[in-house]
Amino acid sequence: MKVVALVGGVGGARFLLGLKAALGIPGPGPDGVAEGTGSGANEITAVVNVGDDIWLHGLRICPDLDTCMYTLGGGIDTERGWGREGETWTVGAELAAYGAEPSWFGLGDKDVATHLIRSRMLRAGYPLSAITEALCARWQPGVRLLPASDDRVETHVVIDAQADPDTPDQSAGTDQPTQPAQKAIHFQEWWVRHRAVPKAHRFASVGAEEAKPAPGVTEAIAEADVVLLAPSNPVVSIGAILAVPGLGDALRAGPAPVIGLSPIVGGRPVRGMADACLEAIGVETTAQAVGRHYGARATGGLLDGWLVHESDWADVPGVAVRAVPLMMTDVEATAKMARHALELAGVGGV
Ligand code: FO1
Repeated sequence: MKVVALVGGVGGARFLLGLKAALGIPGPGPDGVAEGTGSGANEITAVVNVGDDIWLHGLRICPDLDTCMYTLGGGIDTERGWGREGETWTVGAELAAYGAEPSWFGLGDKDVATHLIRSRMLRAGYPLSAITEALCARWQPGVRLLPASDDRVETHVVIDAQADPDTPDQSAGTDQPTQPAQKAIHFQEWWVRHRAVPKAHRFASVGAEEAKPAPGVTEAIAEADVVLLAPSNPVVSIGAILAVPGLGDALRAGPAPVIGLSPIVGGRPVRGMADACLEAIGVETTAQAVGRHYGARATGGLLDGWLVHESDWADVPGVAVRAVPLMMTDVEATAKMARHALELAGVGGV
């Protein structure tokens, strides 16, 4: 079976671990112990969000790709959910000692090695998809990790200028040029530095107009037996992937059923700050509202099926809805979620 999953960072990576187990694909890591008895007939392609990617200190950082790679490769810090296990922070501390900004983004020493290789290969002209494949040769994630695009498509967040400490103080003097009322900052600045507290007026996928899906993405969707939308942030993860022109059309036109898993349980995001993102696009933080936001494939939306948590319900016109346990407490619970998704798609059993 060929499965394509659209994924963001921490939640997406954990979902992939469960999906691997459900399909009997061994892992995690190069020496990983098989969690199932895979026949080798099943393949997973993950289309990973690149909207969070950022240049910092001359390094290209791709948080969602790295989170997936480290998680599936057995190198993740499982408590934080991002970055390397057993990390040290000397490089970051040295940068801070020089006063090199930004200091609000944690760069671990082990993690820096990944960014150094990626940045060096980008400067040498390699596309992100080829670089990701090269990095994965070490981690053996057992899943083909494809960036949604090789092009730079970065999520920026429009906030009130006053909410940003970097905006010059208007009261300081009358000779100050008038500042616009709103400004756009990089997603990471809003998410990590400001903890998504300043109200987001809207999100922009900078560079999306000229971007193309990375090689292999639309082909994988066209050849898939099922496409899954992981329980990732519907706006800045799944939404940012779909901002790449051609990707949504490929899903709508593809032969495979598309099944989504709700990241909202009981009116709250299971993790992260998806509520702040949903508010910005005028979608309620409920499983039903997110299902309706994705919409039915039959009417120009994305979904054939929508899984919500057992304590929730959703009425999404044109979409088959099932309520099942959706808490990714461990790999087995997550594998069960994946099996429910495959069953709803008509390609597997629980
Ligand atoms: N998240 C934080 O909350 N603080 C950090 O300092 C931070 C650093 C970081 C470095 C590398 C990386 O791959 C991820 C990192 N993250 C950090 C996570 C990341 O910013 C976001 O959680 C994701 O982009 C959202 O999916």
